[in-house]
Amino acid sequence: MEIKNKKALEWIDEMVKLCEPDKVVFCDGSAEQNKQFEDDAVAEGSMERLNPDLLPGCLLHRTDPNDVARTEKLTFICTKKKEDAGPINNWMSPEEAYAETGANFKGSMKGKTMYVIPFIMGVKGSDFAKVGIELTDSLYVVLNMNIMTKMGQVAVDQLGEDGEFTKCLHARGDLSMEKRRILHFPEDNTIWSFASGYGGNVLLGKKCLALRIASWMAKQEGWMAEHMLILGLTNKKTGKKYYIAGAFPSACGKTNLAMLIPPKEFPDYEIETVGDDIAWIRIGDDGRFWAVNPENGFFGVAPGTSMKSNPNALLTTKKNTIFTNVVKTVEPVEGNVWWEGMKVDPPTKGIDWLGREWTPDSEEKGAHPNSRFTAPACQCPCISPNWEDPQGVPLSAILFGGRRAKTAPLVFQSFDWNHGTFLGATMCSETTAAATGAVGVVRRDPMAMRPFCGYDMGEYFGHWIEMGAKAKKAPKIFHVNWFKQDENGDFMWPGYGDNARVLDWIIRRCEGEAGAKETAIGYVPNPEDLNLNGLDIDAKTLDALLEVDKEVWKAELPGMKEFLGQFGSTLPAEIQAQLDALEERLNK
Ligand code: SAT
Ligand code: MN
Repeated sequence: MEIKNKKALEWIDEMVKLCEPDKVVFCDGSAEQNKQFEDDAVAEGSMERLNPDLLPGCLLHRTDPNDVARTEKLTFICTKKKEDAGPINNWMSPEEAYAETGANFKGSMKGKTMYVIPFIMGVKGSDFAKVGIELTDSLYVVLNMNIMTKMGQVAVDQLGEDGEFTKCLHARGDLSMEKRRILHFPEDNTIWSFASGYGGNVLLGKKCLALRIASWMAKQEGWMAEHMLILGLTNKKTGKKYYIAGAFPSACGKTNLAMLIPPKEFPDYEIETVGDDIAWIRIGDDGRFWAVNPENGFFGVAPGTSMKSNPNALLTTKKNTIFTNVVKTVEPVEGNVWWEGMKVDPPTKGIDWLGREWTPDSEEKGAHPNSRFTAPACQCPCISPNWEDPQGVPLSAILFGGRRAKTAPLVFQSFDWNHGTFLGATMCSETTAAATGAVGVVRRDPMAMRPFCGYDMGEYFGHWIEMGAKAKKAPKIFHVNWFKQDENGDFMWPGYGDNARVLDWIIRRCEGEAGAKETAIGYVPNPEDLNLNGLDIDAKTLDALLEVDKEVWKAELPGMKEFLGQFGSTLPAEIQAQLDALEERLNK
């Protein structure tokens, strides 16, 4: 493999001088070379092979105990002007960031190998595609990037002699929190990640490029980079196909929704998966929104994934998959994987995510709550035949959702695009194990992009408003909440496959076929508007699920005002108008 891009070669040279590796290896993406990387990773002890009869081609990795999730506090947007990063991103000046972390990169690869990973986010030849080159000293990164991106020769071909690319530099360093930095320089199309070995911090094509840097590019270039799953639904009676994108915070069930199997009592739809985490969206010549999934694999949360909750995800991971921080079984079978919520008998003896002997009697969990699988998307039994279409797929609807124990009903529709943008902008969710920090705290997470927006979120809301105005047939926007709880803290809605019933209402709303009642917050289905065939749910629970309590929503207003108030002059007037209109409707 030969890189002919002069800028790329110069930059690699410069970074080699900075990091001083003993050796530089170019990753060509070939099966032979990847096999060699696996063997090397096993030999150095960073990976273990799993039982080849049960999980062919699968590997296990354990991260450092202090390095198990994204570290938002140590993630920075480094723009020349602080205002460009906005009030809710961490900001550092590029000079300071380059100087401080540059000193840490200096000589950090002495005695080690630097791997050069050219990669494409998106499909080769597509207008949507973006090229990156990641330099790393971690074989874990190499092997994961090989699953999550199109890596090697194809990317070099796409890059050509003078193509643009995102410069991504990563070193494990000492893995200390003191030195850990995830730095984004959107003005330089550059990402630096130091002192972590965990997924979202180090697979730089994913959150760093495909969301933070891409959202910045998208704003300049007139498209959107969103933290969204994309699914397709075929109505089996009419044969019509629809696509829906959905923004939910990390570990709120995007992968489960993207791969959902409708219950057998409600067989009206067939679901296919286009993507489970990221959507790049453009307006097509026909005025619709067209979305692609720029990733090549799934980096999914393992705990809770079972043949009951998400058989398609579990089946995707049966070969060529990397498992991170799960339990490795020892007895009665050696070399299988297990995690909490897998709904199969735990091993009588296993090794936990910390590398300690584990049995079902152990007090602590065997798998880390944010343990993950990295699996090729093409192995998913319900992968969409259009998942690699260079044009993307046309969206009928966009969903926003989070974990909300109270307040938000099961589903409601926005009055129009700007109101939908407002729903996204004021979205709330309880925090999860996908990022370090307390779990279960309600926070505002606009469009599920709070940790991933590469610029001022006020401007980002403005970009949404503009995109809606530009599109002749923008998708309809809905808000969903699968997580509403009763007085006893039990979930009221069964979720999983039964979410197809909500998607059905959404599709019928898009077609102008389903009923709804107009409320202060939007259009909410009447119980009879939902298809609940064969679902055992009592009227009282259903009413509670669909209830809009004005007093409860009024109590939300101060939090919304405070949150949106932070953006000052960049908050679009349209969003302020939506807030005022909501207040007025609630006080009517
Ligand atoms: O660790 S990742 O950021 O890649 C996964 C997630 O939190 O969504
Ligand atoms: Mn995510």
